[in-house]
Amino acid sequence: MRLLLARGFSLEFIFLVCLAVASEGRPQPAGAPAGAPSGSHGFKIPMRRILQKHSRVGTVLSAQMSLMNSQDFAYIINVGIGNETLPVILDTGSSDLWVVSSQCTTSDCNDVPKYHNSSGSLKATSTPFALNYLMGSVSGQVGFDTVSLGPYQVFNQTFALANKTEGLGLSSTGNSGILGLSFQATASISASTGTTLLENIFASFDESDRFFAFRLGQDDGAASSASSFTFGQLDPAIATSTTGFQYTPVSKAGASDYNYWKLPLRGLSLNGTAISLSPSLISSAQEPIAVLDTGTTLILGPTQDVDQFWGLAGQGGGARKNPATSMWEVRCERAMIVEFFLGDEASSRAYALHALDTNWSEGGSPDGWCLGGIQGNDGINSGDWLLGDVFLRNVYVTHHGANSTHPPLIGLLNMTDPSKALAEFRRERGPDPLPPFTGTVRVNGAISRMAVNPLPLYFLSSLCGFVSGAVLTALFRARWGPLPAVDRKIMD
Ligand SMILES: *[C@@H]1O[C@H](CO)[C@@H](O)[C@H](O)[C@H]1NC(C)=O
Ligand SMILES: *[C@@H]1O[C@H](CO)[C@@H](O)[C@H](O)[C@H]1NC(C)=O
Ligand SMILES: *[C@@H]1O[C@H](CO)[C@@H](O)[C@H](O)[C@H]1NC(C)=O
Ligand SMILES: *[C@@H]1O[C@H](CO)[C@@H](O)[C@H](O)[C@H]1NC(C)=O
Ligand SMILES: *[C@@H]1O[C@H](CO)[C@@H](O)[C@H](O)[C@H]1NC(C)=O
Ligand SMILES: *[C@@H]1O[C@H](CO)[C@@H](O)[C@H](O)[C@H]1NC(C)=O
Ligand SMILES: *[C@@H]1O[C@H](CO)[C@@H](O)[C@H](O)[C@H]1NC(C)=O
Ligand SMILES: CC(=O)N[C@H]1CO[C@H](CO)[C@@H](O)[C@@H]1O
Repeated sequence: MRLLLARGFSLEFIFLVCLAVASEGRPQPAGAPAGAPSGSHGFKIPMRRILQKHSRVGTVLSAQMSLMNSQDFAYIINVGIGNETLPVILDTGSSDLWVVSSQCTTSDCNDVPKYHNSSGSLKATSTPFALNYLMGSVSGQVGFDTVSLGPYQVFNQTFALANKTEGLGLSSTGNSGILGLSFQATASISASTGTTLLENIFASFDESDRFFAFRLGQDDGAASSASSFTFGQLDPAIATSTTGFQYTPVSKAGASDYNYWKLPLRGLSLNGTAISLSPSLISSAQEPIAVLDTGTTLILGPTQDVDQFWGLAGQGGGARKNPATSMWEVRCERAMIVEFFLGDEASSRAYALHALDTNWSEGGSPDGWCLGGIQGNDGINSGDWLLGDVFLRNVYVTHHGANSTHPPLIGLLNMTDPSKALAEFRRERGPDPLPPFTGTVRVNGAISRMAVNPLPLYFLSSLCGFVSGAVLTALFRARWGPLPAVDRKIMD
């Protein structure tokens, strides 16, 4: 076991626990760490992709059941707390670690593993913890215990014990909580109570190894080889060196400190034609800001831009906006190459989406309509675009914490070859019967995005699952209160 020290932890206790586990030795990371010296303590953690069915979506969308009753997916790993093992969803769009405790008796948390303090090492506090989601809530109190992630143990790690969850449908995914991997500034548990698991692990790493890497695969279940989550090393099955990665400093736009894994979005194209992007609503941002978020399923952007995108993609009847849900639907055989241009001036390059990711047919679409993988939403106040799993499945991403020489960085490696993807799409969906779109792109003047229709947000949250609900709540705070002036620029 590798032993780590959470801030504020007493040395005497460390010594005792070190003695207790010294005989176990240190597990070797799977595979040789790439781009890291030997002796580096990087590791790989098994991650699985779980499909979840949101039955409650159907109750809201009676008329669109066949389309909307689609399956979401979540990426889950096991964490150790005390001597118990609990499955949690990995979420780069939030920063707290929470799990349901044995005191959780609400029906919502039935049938998932609960934390019992069976090792007797839990120290609870009276500090309350509460997070409100669009579709539910979690509450409880803050506690301290030994938390293990892969071969690492962090003693006296702060986390939240949920004694009540509502509306989250934990049993549909089977997860006991969420592990947030965003910045300390975003955490509900304040740094003065205790720093995040991510900060604590990073603090113990060599400066050059302070990163974690994600590859989100399309396969389901534990046997999925395509998904990968590593700390302090690249997964040699995906990339053996940093060649090809583009590194961009994390954007601080609109915030006083780093809050989310966000970076400039410099363009969006459809079959090689640029879609004009609305100016950023984030104060001090020169171009639109995109937030990378494993906890959100779809890609969300300003309604004006997304409408323009589907207006072109759907020429000839290939796309429609469902009036009941305000969500875009696309003919399942509509082929397209969509590219996102991400990064600052020096690092910017194109990342193609697999054509199968721009349409959503999971869960079936008997009438030939798929759900668009890109949807409009105007309520985001931490970024202009939210790039969820639909985007992230097309890249290998490294998330680097700050060190003495660099600010936090995002590394991106393109994994989707657009022409191969198109060929695969055609094999799966058949030829595109509609002609390619024609005409030049209409460039809209900047319009106000302040008027948010509550309907799409609600549908999105039910569709994207509760994790996105968590993120959406954080990113869409504006919906619930007066817009913080500092976060918004008003366009006219
Ligand atoms: C655990 O951390 C908290 C907050 O940092 C601190 O108050 C407490 O004394 C620590 N407990 C131990 C056993 O070190
Ligand atoms: C945890 O440790 C306690 C005390 O040593 C033991 O009774 C219990 O069975 C252990 N639980 C697990 C899940 O290993
Ligand atoms: C955890 O268990 C130990 C041993 O039974 C006990 O001393 C401690 O108070 C428990 N912690 C909480 C918060 O219940
Ligand atoms: C849950 O935790 C909160 C905050 O600590 C506390 O007020 C409440 O009594 C607890 N409820 C149960 C059922 O333990
Ligand atoms: C800081 O991190 C960056 C990015 O991972 C790395 O290139 C650099 O070498 C690190 N600095 C030090 C002093 O290790
Ligand atoms: C990623 O981009 C590079 C440079 O454009 C290209 O050579 C490489 O083939 C791309 N990788 C994939 C998987 O398409
Ligand atoms: C995009 O290009 C492909 C390949 O040429 C074509 O089949 C498809 O219809 C085009 N899609 C649109 C939306 O124009
Ligand atoms: C985002 C998404 O779900 N895309 C789907 C498009 O359709 C194929 C099947 O034809 C699915 O495998 C993709 O997941």
